[in-house]
Amino acid sequence: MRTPIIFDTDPGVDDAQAIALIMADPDIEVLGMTTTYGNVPVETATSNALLLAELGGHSIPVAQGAARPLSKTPNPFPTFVHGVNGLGDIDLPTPTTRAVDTTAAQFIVDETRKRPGEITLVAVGPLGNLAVALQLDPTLVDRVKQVIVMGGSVKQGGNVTPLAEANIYSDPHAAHRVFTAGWPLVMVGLDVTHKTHIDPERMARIAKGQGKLGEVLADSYSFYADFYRKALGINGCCPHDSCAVAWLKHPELFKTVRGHMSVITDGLAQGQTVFAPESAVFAEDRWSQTPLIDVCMEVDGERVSQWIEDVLTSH
Ligand SMILES: [Ca+2]
Repeated sequence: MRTPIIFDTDPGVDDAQAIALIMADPDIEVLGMTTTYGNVPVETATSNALLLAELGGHSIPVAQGAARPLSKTPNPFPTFVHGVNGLGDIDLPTPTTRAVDTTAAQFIVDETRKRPGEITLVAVGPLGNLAVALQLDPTLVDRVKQVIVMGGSVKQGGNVTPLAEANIYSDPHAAHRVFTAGWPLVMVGLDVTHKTHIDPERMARIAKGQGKLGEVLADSYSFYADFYRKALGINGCCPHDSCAVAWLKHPELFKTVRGHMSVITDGLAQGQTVFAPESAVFAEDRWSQTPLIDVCMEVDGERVSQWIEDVLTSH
């Protein structure tokens, strides 16, 4: 049986590659994409999701969701990382398809009612849609097979503040709800995505394998790579969102630690993810009150990158 997923996304250059992956992998059944603001405004995210599906030759329902954080003042959009249009400011055709009428959160609730216990939520943007879905229907926690979140950081520090990773910083209140909801959740954060690189040679091979969609992936990658050269001094990009898909298919390439996650929602450390491993003993037990989750701490980055290339050059 194929693995049914709902992909929650804010495309985004690295989202685009992850979307190509979920469409290309024959073992993944994409029930829908739900969109959120994050790298771009939500209308742009929706348009990009529709367009990427179209270029990949797939018909995938897209449900639009969160336009802003649950309670904090929105951050400026990271145009210097992803461009104003989210895909490196390359020229893009207008999608010919439209989003469904259902909201993202309702879509998640409805689909999981149809197939209880089967669906994995792969969330690679700010977590507002999942938080609202939990609010609409708290029994959702019992119907989802698992939740894979790209976001957060334990030992790597942040990428938008010294402490906070972008998706969590964009909506820390939503992240807190999602991490403490008590469902099977794995966090795929900077501790592993920063150890995974797609270099230009690999990207060129991927572009060749993906036709029309490959052109968009490669051209937007060039813009994104400029940022990585300046920010991290690497020749290539971190495929953050693709790492979440890699975990879905190849968890054996990662090492996870089980524990409790607290999200700092306010103040100077806003967006920081504070991890208390299950095995650790602290002077106070307030860090260990929340449900347990799994956190990716180590990865075989080379093999993850090779897997991404293999899927995108053979399907
Ligand atoms: Ca993303």
